[in-house]
Amino acid sequence: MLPAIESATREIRCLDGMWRFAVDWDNTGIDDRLYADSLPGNREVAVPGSVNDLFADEDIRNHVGHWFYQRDVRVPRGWDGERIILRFGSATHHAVVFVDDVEVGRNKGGYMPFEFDITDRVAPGGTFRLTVAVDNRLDNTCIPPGEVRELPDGRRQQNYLHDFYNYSGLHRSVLLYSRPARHVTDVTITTDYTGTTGHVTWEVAQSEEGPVRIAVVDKQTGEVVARAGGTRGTVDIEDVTLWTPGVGGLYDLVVALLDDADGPVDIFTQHFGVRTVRVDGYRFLINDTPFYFTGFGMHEDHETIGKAHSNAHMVQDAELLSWIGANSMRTSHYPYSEEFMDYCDRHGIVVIDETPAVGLNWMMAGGILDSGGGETYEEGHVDDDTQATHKEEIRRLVARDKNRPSVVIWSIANEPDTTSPKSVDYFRPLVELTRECDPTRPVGFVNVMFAPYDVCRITGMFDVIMLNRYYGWYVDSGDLETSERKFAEELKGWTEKYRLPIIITEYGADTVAGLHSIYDQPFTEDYQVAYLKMNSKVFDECEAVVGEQMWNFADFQTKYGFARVDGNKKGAFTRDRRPKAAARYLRERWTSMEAARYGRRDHRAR
Ligand code: GCB
Repeated sequence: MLPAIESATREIRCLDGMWRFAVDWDNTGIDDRLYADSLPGNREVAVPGSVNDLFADEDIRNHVGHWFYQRDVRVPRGWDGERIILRFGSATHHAVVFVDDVEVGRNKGGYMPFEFDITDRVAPGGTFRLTVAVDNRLDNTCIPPGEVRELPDGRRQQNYLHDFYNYSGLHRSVLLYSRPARHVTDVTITTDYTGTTGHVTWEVAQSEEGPVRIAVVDKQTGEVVARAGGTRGTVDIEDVTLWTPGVGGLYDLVVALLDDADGPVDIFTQHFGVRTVRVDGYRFLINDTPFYFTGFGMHEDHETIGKAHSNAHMVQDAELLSWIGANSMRTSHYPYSEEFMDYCDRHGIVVIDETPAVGLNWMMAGGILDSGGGETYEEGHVDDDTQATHKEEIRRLVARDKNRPSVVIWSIANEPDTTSPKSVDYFRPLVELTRECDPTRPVGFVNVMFAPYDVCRITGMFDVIMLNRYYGWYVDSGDLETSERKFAEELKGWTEKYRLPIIITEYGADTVAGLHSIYDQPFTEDYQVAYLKMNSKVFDECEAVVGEQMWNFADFQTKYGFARVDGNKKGAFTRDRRPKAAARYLRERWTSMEAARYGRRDHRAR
């Protein structure tokens, strides 16, 4: 899906702010036509924002089902004759949208933008009542999957197999925008270069056939560097500025749909960067230069706003990434906001872009994941319905992010069960689909500790190996000597069997900020540093390791569990972004590491 942009032919009205709010306690609100009038009660909610931490009411926080959002919207007078589109950055996890008394559409999945053409329902200069029923329920038809349990006392409980809190709400901006009847519906840009000449291949789709012209504009200088006509083709850029990790470097592809007299009908601008990504033996090459990933798996997670996007928090997180010497991140465990991805494109932050396929693993019984155990790939757990949604999530993620230079790997799942023979049939079509949607980027998935190289059945289908490993934390807890030996042995096994680049996408230890000990005691800041040092040593000694993304950038909220004290505490930063001792250690390592020089953002000089 294309982003919403402003141009000479497109305008945006942002609908963020305070909305009316009601909890649909019995989940009968749609049948009862709650949307047909002003919502009952006088509660209000912030958009964007998660609902869960806003109200001093535990029943609201724990509600399983619908929340109703509502506001009145005025349509700009000048939009007569234009198509009028209502666009949501995301609604977690599902939404039913009403304009006045009429349902205009539904969306399934919590992390993707969606939009509806409401031209026929509204009048420029007039107002309408916009109501959204947001649903936080997850079942086996969802990605991520979950299960709603009915308790003997009649309460409903949402169970899920992932380690982050099930925040819900309108997490990203809601926009009303206008576009012409004949408009650009899709743009695909792929790039390459020879010597100092960049090659840009474009393809434009439009709602009705007609003449098309494109121009390539250097975003830095504003200069037009190439022009062409037609819905597809390739143009060259002389003296091209490559999109470079740690730096950025963007161009705009300006697409003009023309009428027969050459007048502009629709103007759409898509940014892109000229760069290549390739795997060569153990090496991961960006612009034919070996790239070593430093950084984190992160979460969209902050106090009060939960999983909502906020520009201020985004800038702070990105600045901390730069300060610590991180050149990359993984959007664990779902696609992040378009604003965040745009920022990464502009600033040269390298991204492993992940679908929301987390928790596809019933093998990890009990404990923090609370699955109850059992076979993963069976009816009601991960089945054909789950797979159909998983495919849709891959299609939508690639459609949204395919033009982003920052995205260098598609991660199609986090820690699925890959020990079951059925995992092969589940994943093969997904890998093929991802490659079909985007033949230009390596495809990977993130492997769980219980599926080492001699057990995992699906690694051979992928271009890179991504491993989450917790030696010294979940296994051999507190014993760093044994951990070092076992980890090194395991990496040797992966290296010899697959001869592919390995990125360690998670390694970490829960750490309570301020807790210290002269002994290497788990949960202390001292242990976290010792643990990281042990891991660093193992990475440095393995030639196939091309990256380390520590778990996690910051402490984050999870559901309650006996191993979770107010959330997951593996952050290098606390939830309010104060550095633990680990942050200083990582900074020292990453800002001086020769292997990670390409892509390092010079924090001060920027
Ligand atoms: C993992 C998961 C991540 C958890 C982490 C942990 O392997 O991928 O979502 O938060 O472990 O801290 O247990």
